[in-house]
Amino acid sequence: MKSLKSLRLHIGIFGKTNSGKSSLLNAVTAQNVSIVSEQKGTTTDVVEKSMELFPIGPVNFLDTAGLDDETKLGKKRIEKTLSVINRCDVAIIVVDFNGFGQIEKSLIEKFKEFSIPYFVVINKADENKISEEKLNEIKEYTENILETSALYDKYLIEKFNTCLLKILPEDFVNSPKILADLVEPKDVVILVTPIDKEAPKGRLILPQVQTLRECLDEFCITVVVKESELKDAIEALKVKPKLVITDSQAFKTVDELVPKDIPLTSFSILFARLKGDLRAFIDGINAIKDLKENDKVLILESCTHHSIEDDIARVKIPKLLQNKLGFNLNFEYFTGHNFPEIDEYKLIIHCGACMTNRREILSRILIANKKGIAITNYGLVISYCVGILDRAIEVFK
Ligand SMILES: Nc1nc2c(ncn2[C@@H]2O[C@H](COP(=O)(O)OP(=O)(O)O)[C@@H](O)[C@H]2O)c(=O)[nH]1
Ligand SMILES: [Mg+2]
Repeated sequence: MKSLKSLRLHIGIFGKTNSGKSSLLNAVTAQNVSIVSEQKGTTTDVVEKSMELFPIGPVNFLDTAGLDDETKLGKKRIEKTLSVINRCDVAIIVVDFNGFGQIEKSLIEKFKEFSIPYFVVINKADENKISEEKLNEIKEYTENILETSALYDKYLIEKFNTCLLKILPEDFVNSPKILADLVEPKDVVILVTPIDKEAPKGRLILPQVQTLRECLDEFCITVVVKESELKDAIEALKVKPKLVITDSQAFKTVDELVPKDIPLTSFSILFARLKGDLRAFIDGINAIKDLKENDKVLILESCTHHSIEDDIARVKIPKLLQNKLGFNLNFEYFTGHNFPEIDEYKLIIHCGACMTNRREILSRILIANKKGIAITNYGLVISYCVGILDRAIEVFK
């Protein structure tokens, strides 16, 4: 599968030698990618590590040798380290409780020159706390500061991702791709759009139109049918469709009509992925089996809106979920952009977020994760309750 974002986010890690850059990378990736040592200048070359950073997406870390006045092999290393600045989309400066010096300040000058967003990690908090004075000096440059211990902070990954999320370039967070990574030019894609009494008069709903538009942009041969013509459409085709996308409502029928060797998913799953993080939401679904009678479930809506979504949140989802589980749950609702107290909930179900950007959803996922509370969204809950989730997510594996 192609990477969803054409660009894999490049994250440069900078700072003095021994500040803990490599330890930080190892902690964030939960692997021993980079050699850690008390010996200054252990990371002589740039160490690269590609990974999926949850829930942000594909990234490439660039762990640098560190900038120091005193290192013997200084000049070459410094050149190499500085050349990383040309390759990174975002940057991280690692310092310890000794705070900022001239090296960090001149790094920031470089970041500014190249418009690279950055945040500062104050490491080794287990050893010593940074003084108020030194902290304030850093705050003159950025408020995005993470005080941590690469060795002992068990929430390091969530905290790190929260800081990173704040500085992610807009086009990385809000990648407009709905399915571009799943198809190639000339692939046949079938869109199944039921026209029932809920369908708007004289047009298709926005997710369907957006998906169609992207199929055209990706040079796909796109067939749009109602479920009643789907069988004939498949038979009329000379080639096997690459993908079938249906409205969740028609999934059961469509599932039976589409041969098992043709990938099938739904518009709502595609949009759950676009507007959130599919893996996080699937984890949320997996937590449903642990729910108990009368557990509190929070339904989060980004905006106050029209009756259709209202109906989904207040009637459809509670009914489906309680039927599936065979007992009642306590549903509560929250609408708005600030995040409510969530500690008492066992599950959070987020709306489709049509009026929200992905950054907001990702930061909510991070908060929920840090508190160990499962989070998922409307589209996935509905797919799960009607028994279609497994097939609908197969294509993303
Ligand atoms: N106490 C403590 N030591 C750390 C921490 N992070 C790194 N170190 C130690 O600092 C030294 C340098 O770490 P390293 O990651 O190699 O630094 P780098 O040169 O910036 O890559 C090693 O001995 C690490 O074990 C931390 O959070 N707390
Ligand atoms: Mg290192």
